[in-house]
Amino acid sequence: MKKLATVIALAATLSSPVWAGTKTVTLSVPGMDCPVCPITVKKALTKVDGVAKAEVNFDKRQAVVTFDDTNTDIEKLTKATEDAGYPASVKK
Ligand SMILES: [Cu+2]
Repeated sequence: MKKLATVIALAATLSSPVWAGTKTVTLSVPGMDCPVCPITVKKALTKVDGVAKAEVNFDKRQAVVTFDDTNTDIEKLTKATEDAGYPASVKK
């Protein structure tokens, strides 16, 4: 039972959103043209190693991505959406 508690504690630590190196970027994804597109974009982004969260907004044609910059960078994120058919760029 002690082991199980340790595993749960470890999992809670790993899923914590406050680890060092966490960054959030807003990507402009102009190629999304129907409400199904954000699902594809979200899938592509969350598959990238180091991505904690991806919120894709169809109306705004944007994706807000939370990621750990020790595992990934913006280039890998835009590459992932581009490979899925949706070229993206950092929104300023
Ligand atoms: Cu679509």
